[in-house]
Amino acid sequence: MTTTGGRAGTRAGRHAVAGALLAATPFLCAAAGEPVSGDAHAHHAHLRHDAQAQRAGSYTRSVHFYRVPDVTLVDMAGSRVALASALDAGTPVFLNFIFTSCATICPVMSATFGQVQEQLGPEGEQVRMISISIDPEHDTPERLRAYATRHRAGSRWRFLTGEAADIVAVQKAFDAYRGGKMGHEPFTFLRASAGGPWVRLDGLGSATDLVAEYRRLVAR
Ligand SMILES: [Cu+2]
Repeated sequence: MTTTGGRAGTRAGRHAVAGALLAATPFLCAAAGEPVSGDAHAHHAHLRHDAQAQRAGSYTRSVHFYRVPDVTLVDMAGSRVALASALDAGTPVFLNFIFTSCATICPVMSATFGQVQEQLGPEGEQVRMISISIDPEHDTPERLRAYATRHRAGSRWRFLTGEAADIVAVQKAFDAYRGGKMGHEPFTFLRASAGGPWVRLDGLGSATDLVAEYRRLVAR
């Protein structure tokens, strides 16, 4: 139980990892420090080089420059939002892709964003979070509002939807398009400021992991 079965970034493993993470979470503290064993051994050599990844057991970190497409999306109020300006508002930003009817990884990612808000507390006043629906046909602004309420999203956390083609273009720009919502994978993106690189987390990091990644990013 020390790890959750390796890289969550692999397609075959994504739902298994989501389930394993949920099941394993209460035991992570108790299991910490125990030797890695069982089917996790194949990834042991990789994970032990990165204390962050090993502790989480569930994500890998990389850094990228992405060209954000010039698209206008729609927020929870139904207002049009130029994505580039929403991302470039001059403060640190978290970004992920979700859809409201998902029963696998999106509820986990949204719960994590909610916990990140809480863990950051006053420090989070300068942090924005953006969740873009990858199911725009179903995720109307009204549904996004209900979803935001369900996840106790604060004023700094926006949910966006839009035209299907634009949503695909955005996912492709972040190398996050996997052919449709049923093939989606858990990704979280963080950026310290406009024009800077994006930190990409492939997999399901915990809120504590995301906060640590955020602090590492803004401490530079
Ligand atoms: Cu999902």
